Formats: sequence, structure tokens, C-alpha cells
Amino acid sequence: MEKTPKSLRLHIAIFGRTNVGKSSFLNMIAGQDAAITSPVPGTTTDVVEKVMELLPIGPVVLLDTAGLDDTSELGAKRIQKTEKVFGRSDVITIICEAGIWGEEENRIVNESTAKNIPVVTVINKIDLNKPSADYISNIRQHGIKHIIEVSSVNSAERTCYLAAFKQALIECCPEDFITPPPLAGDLVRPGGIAILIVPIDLQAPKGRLILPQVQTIRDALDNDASVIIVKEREYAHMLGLLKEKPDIAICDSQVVMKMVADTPPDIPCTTFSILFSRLKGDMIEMARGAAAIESLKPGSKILIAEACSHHAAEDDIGRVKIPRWIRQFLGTDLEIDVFAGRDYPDNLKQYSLIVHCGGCMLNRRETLSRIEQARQAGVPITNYGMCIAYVQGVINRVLSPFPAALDAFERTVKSKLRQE
Ligand SMILES: Nc1nc2c(ncn2[C@@H]2O[C@H](COP(=O)(O)OP(=O)(O)OP(=O)(O)O)[C@@H](O)[C@H]2O)c(=O)[nH]1
Ligand code: SF4
Ligand SMILES: [Mg+2]
Repeated sequence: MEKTPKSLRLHIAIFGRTNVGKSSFLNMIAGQDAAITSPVPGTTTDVVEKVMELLPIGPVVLLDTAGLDDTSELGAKRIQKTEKVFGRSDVITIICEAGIWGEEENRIVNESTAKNIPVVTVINKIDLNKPSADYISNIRQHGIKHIIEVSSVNSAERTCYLAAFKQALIECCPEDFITPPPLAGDLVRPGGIAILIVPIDLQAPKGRLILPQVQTIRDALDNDASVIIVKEREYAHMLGLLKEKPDIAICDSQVVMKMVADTPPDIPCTTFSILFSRLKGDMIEMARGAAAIESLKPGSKILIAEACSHHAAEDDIGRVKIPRWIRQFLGTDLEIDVFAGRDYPDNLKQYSLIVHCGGCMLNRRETLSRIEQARQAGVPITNYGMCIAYVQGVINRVLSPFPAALDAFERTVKSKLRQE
């Protein structure tokens, strides 16, 4: 479980004023000194991430942040970093001290409410100051149901504080963590077969499969199905050998045209990237976004957003191949910006379309938050897999295992045609 990717963990952000004991609380929960603490306000300057197993909730990441009232010279920069953490938080904990509640705490509550992120309030340092009934009822008046009282430096009581914190998390944990949307398990019957088509080209990492492939294999196995893994060249041959039709064929987007050409019409097929658009975000919104490609005009600006900053390969999918395929498809030139890593531009309105990577390293809330930012800016958003399937003319086929997404795509295409 130590190896659970970060993107699948419940992200618990720790916010509050400087010196209230945010880092001490993280250390108490983690049972080790993961973050530096000191009596000097402004000790934590960067986001500190601690991955751990918080049973029975499961794998989590605790995110310790800089205080939101930091008035030092570098304070504004730190606060900006802290605020970005909202975008990837599944649960927010506000650390406070008895008797102190003001603008900083209200800001956290308001932002969490606006983003629909559940809040747990932790009243810390109760060894110094016990909260009054009025103080607690004032917090409740802000709509906060989950309040616990701790002393982060009292290790004798750790078990008791930890239990209270877990209980609060279980009560407010987002539904998605309890029942995440399926990856591929609903597309293959117990006893059925999933064929995965995995190109082993120069970009494939040496000696291993990549995360989306591994997760899909695991999901099929969890659903008592069998998995056959082939390269694209062996796929048609393997289909010929099978006595029974597979329930689903799933390929890497880069070989989607070949997969569709080799797959008889009665075998459903899709791509890893499309599966991930459902698991991590909003598949229907991404399908609608693909329909916007057709309306791009010469000089339209496109944002290619990649969640990891990796060394760009010569024939990089985001930087080279997708821009080339879109330009070829439209027969026109376009302006293309590439953003990689945690950066996601603030001024999305300048773009006519966002094409996002599969987001396998992002957690669901972060992907949803990026989709929401696009929606608020009125910019269509799609992902690599849908974009590639669209420009290669096979999107209807690879969306057909998902009738609601296919319907959203077709309706958007029709309404765009009517507008033109
Ligand atoms: N008595 C008492 N002291 C505490 C408690 N929690 C933290 N402290 C002390 O308060 C001081 C600040 O703790 P930190 O954990 O560094 O606080 P922080 O909120 O992370 O502070 P910044 O990183 O500066 O924003 C340290 O001296 C801690 O030892 C507590 O429950 N009781
Ligand atoms: S760039 Fe996107 S799709 Fe590629 S590994 Fe990172 S998160 Fe996954
Ligand atoms: Mg700190």
C-alpha cells in the first residue's frame, strides 16, 4: 500500500494561521517528525506532503501549508502556493486555537464552501487553552459540523486524537473515495476477457508498463476477468486465435486507428485515455470538448495541458504529435501553448480549446477543478485520447461503450453545425 500512487490517495490539506500548530498536527497524525515545527511564525514556507496509510480510510496524503496570515516579505508568494493547494484537496482541515477565529479562518471556510470541499476544524493547543461552548457554537454557525479538540504535543493522547480525526474524515470523506467511478471493471464480465493493446515503442519506459495500463489490468482482475496484453501488430492475430469474443479491447490512443480497423463491429473498443477521463474527471464534458475541434479557426489558440513535467521526447505526444494532427485535420495553422506540471494558466479565456493529458497522476478532485476552471472561463476542454480519436475519425466508435458520453458528443456536434 506504501506504493499507492499519490493521485489515488485522499488529499487532506492543513490550513490555518502561522504558529497555530499545523505542522505539529501533521506530525502527530503521521506519528513522526515529517514537518519542521518551531515557535517562530512562518516556519513552514513550502507545501509539505506526507503520504501515509490512515486505516480504515486507506491511503492519504497530508498537505501541510504556510500560514495564511504571513505578512513577511515572502508571505504573498507563500500564500499563493497555499491557495493553490485548494485545487487538489479532497478534505480541508482548519487548525485554530481556542478563542481565535477571524478573517483568515472565514476565508478558508468560504473558499471550501465555494469549491464544495468538506471541512474539519481542529482546535489545537487545548493543553494551553480549552475552547468555550460559545467559541464552538460560533464555529458551528459557519456550517462546520466536524470539530475536534487536540493537543498536538501531547503524545500520550495521540491514539484518542487520531481516532477522533479519522472519525471526522469518514463522516465527511467525499463519496468518490468510498465508491470511485469504475475504470474498466463494468466493461468486462466476470470470466470475460479484456484485450489491452500496448505499443512498445521508443517512448515506452524500459522494463515496465505505465500506470494507466497497470491500473486497468488490476481493475479487470479485481472483477474476475482475464486480461490479454498484446502489441498492436499482434492484435488481429490474437483475435483470430480466441474461441470467445473479448468483452472489450482497450488501446493506447496512439494506435487507435489500427485498433478500430482490426476490431470487428461487434467487439466494443476504447482507449486508456478515455477510461481515465471517466475515472479522474468528467467524461461527458471531455466528449463535448472534442466536438469543439471542428469549429477551430485559423489562428485559434489552443492550450495543451500536461500534468507532469517530463523531458520532452523528439516526437512528444503533447508538443509534437497532437499539434501536428490537429493542424493536418483542420488544414490550417493554430497557435498552441503547452503548459506542463502543476502550472495551469489563470487566463484561460484566451483559448478556444484545452486539450488535457490523461491526468493519470492527478487526483480526481484536481482534474475536476481544472475542468471547472475551463467551464467557468467558457472554454471547451477535452483530453488527449478523445482529441486523437476525433482527428483520426474514430471517436464515435471508441465512445460507443459509454452511451451518455457518445450522446453528449453527438448533440454538441449537431448544435455546432446548426450555429454555423
Ligand atoms: N502547548 C502546545 N504547543 C503546541 C501545540 N501544537 C504546536 N505547538 C507549538 O506551537 C509552535 C508552532 O507549531 P508549528 O507546528 O510549527 O506551527 P505551524 O502552524 O506549522 O506554524 P508555521 O509553519 O509557522 O505557520 C511550536 O513551538 C509547537 O511546539 C499544542 O497542541 N500545545
Ligand atoms: S502527463 Fe498526464 S497522462 Fe502523462 S503521465 Fe503525467 S498525468 Fe499521466
Ligand atoms: Mg508549519
